[in-house]
Amino acid sequence: MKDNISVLGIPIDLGASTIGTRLGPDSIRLTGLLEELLDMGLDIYDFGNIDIKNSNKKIKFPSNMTNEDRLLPSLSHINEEVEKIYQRQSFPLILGGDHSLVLPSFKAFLKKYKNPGLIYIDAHADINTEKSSPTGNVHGMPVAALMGLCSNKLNNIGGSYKLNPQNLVYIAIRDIDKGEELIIKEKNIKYFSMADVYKYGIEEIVRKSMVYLGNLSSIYLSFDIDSMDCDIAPGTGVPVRGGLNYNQARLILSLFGKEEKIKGFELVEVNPSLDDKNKTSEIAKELILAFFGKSFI
Ligand code: B3U
Ligand code: MN
Ligand code: MN
Repeated sequence: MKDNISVLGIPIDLGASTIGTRLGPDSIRLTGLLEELLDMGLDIYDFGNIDIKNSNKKIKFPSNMTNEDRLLPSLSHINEEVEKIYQRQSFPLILGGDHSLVLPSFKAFLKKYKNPGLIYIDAHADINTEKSSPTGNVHGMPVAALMGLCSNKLNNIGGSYKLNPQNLVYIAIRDIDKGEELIIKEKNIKYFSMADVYKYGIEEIVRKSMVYLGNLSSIYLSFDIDSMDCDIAPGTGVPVRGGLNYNQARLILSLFGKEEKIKGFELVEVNPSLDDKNKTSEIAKELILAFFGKSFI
């Protein structure tokens, strides 16, 4: 299925602390990603970018959801558009956009595949609720909303389908808020820290993740570019040191890309306005090519 790809750009930054991830999908396209995928002999259908009404202001709401007024309808709209690409028998590739988009994108996946898994590669856990969030930024809340832990107006975007906490694996998390830590412990959520990455190595982390999710037949891969070390991939809104290096990120994606059970992939949080000569988008392109089977040698 990974030789027939449906590409969708989701240029949203309403959920992030800094504006600019709305430029992510186009800056990744500008690197020639789709042409290179075609050169690899893959079939590509480009659905273009979703039309999102972003805002240059960050407006606080009593709900502690920044930009709630525009964000909630945008997330519902994203869910409808992602559902359209699932009607095509193909492999979905989503280019973000801030990580609030995983709420509607994974809801579409939950609707299509009952009881799917989620592999979440990120510096952050994105499992704050409106109550626990220190920032009010919704890109720090989508995982909690997918489990039904936020308010219903967020939880029910894209329907009431829920992610089972036991079907989630975090990789590379290293910047966690207090409330998030409590939820991770209470729900006994599986994670591999950067210390684990160095202890076991990338191959073993991939193997352990697939074994952990072994009884599931469909898995979604959500990759936040800030899982990488911010000195390597600086074009992102909440950069964190001590992340994956270029070779580790490429290897992890090439290995997950070979897994048949992985049936959807998104790469999010590229913010070219914070970048150094579009370097982060170039890295994003190489990571996506690795996922779809580009050889390293
Ligand atoms: N945990 C913080 C920071 C954060 C989460 N996701 C990103 N940043 N990208 C928060 O805002 O919830
Ligand atoms: Mn994230
Ligand atoms: Mn992150």
